[in-house]
Amino acid sequence: MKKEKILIIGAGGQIGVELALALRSVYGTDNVVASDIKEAHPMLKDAGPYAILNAMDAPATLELIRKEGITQVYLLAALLSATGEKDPKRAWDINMQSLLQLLDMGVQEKLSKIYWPSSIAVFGPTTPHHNTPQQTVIEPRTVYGISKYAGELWCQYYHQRWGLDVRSLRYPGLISWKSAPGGGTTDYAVEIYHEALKHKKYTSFLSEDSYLPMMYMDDAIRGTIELMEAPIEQMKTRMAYNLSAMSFSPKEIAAAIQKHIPEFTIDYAPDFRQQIADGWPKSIDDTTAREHWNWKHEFDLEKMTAAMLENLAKGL
Ligand code: AKB
Repeated sequence: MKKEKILIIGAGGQIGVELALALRSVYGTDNVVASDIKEAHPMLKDAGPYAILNAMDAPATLELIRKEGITQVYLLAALLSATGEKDPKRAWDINMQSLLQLLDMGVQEKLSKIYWPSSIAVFGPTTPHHNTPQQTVIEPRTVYGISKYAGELWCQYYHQRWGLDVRSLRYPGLISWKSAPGGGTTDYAVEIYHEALKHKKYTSFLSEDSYLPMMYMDDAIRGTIELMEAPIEQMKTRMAYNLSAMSFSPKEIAAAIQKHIPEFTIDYAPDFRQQIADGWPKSIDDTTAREHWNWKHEFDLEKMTAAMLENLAKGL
């Protein structure tokens, strides 16, 4: 087992649950403290160290870091794109304050590493939409995207100014069966599997040809841990890395589901999230991550659909 003591802030969310389970298998259960503002997710309940923690509460975070002898922190608490648009100031406060205070604690407490997720939401309508490069025009139009881009710049600044080892990925839409997404524009691609199994039909809040970059959670978790374990010399950018696996539209994911559930039908009722999706890339060029630290995805749409339907069906 590796000698690190890890704190996950926001462990009850879509990424946090699976990341906690994966990190515990690498570093040992007792070496990964999961925390969230709410009670433990069923998969984390009585399954290892757990603390109730508000990501905005700096004194409580510092106390926990000291009490547990934490060496690395994964900060996952955030308001995502769709929820953020409903209360932009709150989204900005939560997403920024939690990061800035942790960066300060990272310097003060000499944390060995911090992980903070970014997103394809940093890109906006003026960015090239196809094979969006690592470095390009970045003019986000959602408060979530603005906070992620500002956060990337802060992470880069703390590295350059104080040598803090902060690492970050620009996640595409993430698709998982263990934990539910919350408040994102890409959430339709998770809901559709649940509805296909339960009701054999789904109404998409994005139009049929809305292509977006997506990734199966297994790839995202493996990529995150590989990034964090990569030797420091390989971290040649301190902005977040583009990360890519697949791109599809609601029509295409429906067709992939119909191969398993032929009677499944989809219709479309685009809402305010359509405008957010229209401003984001349709596909991502992640050559930099592939070259710097050997990132490689494993799941495409077919393989992910088989895994999602098989695993969700077990819970019905
Ligand atoms: C969202 O849709 O807001 C997130 C994201 C792409 O960061 N899933």
